[in-house]
Amino acid sequence: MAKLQAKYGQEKEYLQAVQEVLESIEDVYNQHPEFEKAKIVERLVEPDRIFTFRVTWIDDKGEVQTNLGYRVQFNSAIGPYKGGLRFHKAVTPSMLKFLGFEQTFKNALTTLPMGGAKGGSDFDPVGKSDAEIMRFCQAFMLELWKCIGPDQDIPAGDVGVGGREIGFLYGMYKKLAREYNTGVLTGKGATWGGSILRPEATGFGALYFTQHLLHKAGKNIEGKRVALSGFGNVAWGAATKAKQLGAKVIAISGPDGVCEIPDGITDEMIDYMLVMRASNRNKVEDMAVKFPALAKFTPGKKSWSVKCDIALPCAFQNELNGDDAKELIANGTWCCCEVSNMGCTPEAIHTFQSNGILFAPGKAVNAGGVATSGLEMTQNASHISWSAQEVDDKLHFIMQSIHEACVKYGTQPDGHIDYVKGANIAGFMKVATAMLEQGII
Ligand code: 2IT
Repeated sequence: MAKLQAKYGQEKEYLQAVQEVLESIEDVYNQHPEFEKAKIVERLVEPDRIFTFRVTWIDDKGEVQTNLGYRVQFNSAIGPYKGGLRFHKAVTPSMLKFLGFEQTFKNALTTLPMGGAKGGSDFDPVGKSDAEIMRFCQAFMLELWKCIGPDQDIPAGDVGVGGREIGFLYGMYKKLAREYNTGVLTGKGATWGGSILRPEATGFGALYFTQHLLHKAGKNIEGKRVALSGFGNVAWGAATKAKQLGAKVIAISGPDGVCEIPDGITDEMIDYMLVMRASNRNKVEDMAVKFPALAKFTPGKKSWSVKCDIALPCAFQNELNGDDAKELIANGTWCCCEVSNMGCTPEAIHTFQSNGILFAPGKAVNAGGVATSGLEMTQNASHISWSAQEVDDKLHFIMQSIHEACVKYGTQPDGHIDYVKGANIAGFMKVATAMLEQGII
C-alpha cells in the first residue's frame, strides 16, 4: 500500500478499493509463500492495460463537444475482460481503476469464466436529448471498437449506460466490424440477443443474496422496511424484487434528495422509475410530483435519514459514510447490503461491523448483474435464448453459490461471518491460483 500510495496518491477510490482487499487477504496470502514468490499482489493491483481516447461529437445546438473515453482492461486470468461502461461527469481513471479492480474479484465469485474490466467517459448524460446521447455513443464506439471483441473484452452498462445506450453502441459496433457479433456487448435489447432478465438481474440477485444472508442469521425479509438509494436500473430491480418478497420499500433517492414512501412503493411507482431514468433529468423529486399523496420529497437528504430495518445502497461509491451508518443504527437498522460498487466508506463498514449489523459488500451482493451478462454471452455463443424461468433459476443458483463462498471463507473463529473477508478471499483465491498456473506474464 505504501508503494501504491507513493505512485498513485491522487487516485483515492482506487487506493480505497485495493486497501480493503489487501487487508482481507493478508492472512491467506501469508499462508501461501508461492503467491509471494510470484509477486501475485504486485501484479494483481495493476491493470493489464488502460486505453484512453478522445471522443468528439456535435450537440443539438451544432456545437462541437469533446469528452474523454477510457477502457481499463484489468485482469484476464480467468476469462476475457468483462465489465460495464460508466457515463458520468465525475469519471476519472481512478474511478475506473477501482471499478475494474472490484470487477475482477466479483466476476471470479460468479462461478463463470470472466476477467475484470471497466470503462466509460466523463460525458454527462443529464439534460441531454436522445439524439445527443446517440451521437455521443456512436462517437465513443468509433474508438472503443478497436479494443473489444466477444472473446477479448465485453462491455455492458453501468451508471449512465442502460439498454438505450447499449443499443446505440451496438449499432455503431456492427457497422464498423461488419459482423453480427452480438457477444461483444451485454445488456442488449431482448429482440436482438439480449438475455431475458438482464435488466432486472442486479437488483434481483441482490435481493436473493440478502435473503440467504438473512436466512443464515435466522431472519427473513417479509414485512421489513427497506430504504434504497438511487432510482436507476439497479434500484428499480431491487425495489421490484423486495416488493415481490413482501418487504416494504419506504425510500428512494437521487442527487437532489430523498423521496419517503411511508406506505411502501407501489407497482405504478416502480414503473415510473423507468420513466424518470429515460427522461435524463436525474431528479427523484419527479416521483413526488407524480404521486403527491404517496411520496414526500425532502431536498438535500439521503435515504439513510429514513427509519428502516434494511438499508440497500443502490447508487454510487461512498454514498453511505460513517455518520450515515451511525444515524441508521440509531434509527434501528440491523442490516445493510451494499448493492452499489463500494457504496459504503471504510468508516461506514467499520461502524456496521463493530455494532454487529449484518453487512455484505457490493462485489458479492451485486454480482447477479454481471453473472446474467455471462449468461447472455453463453446464449449468444450458442445462438439460443433461454426462458425467464431458466435465467432466473441460474441466477438463483449463482447467488446461492456466492453466499456459500462468503460463508466458507468468511466464517471467523468465534462463528460470526465476515462477508467482506469472505468475498475478497474467495475471489482472490480463484484469480491468484489462475495467475500462478499461467506463469509469469
Ligand atoms: O458493476 C457491474 O458489475 C456492472 N456494471 C455490470 C457489468 C456487466 O458486464 O454486466
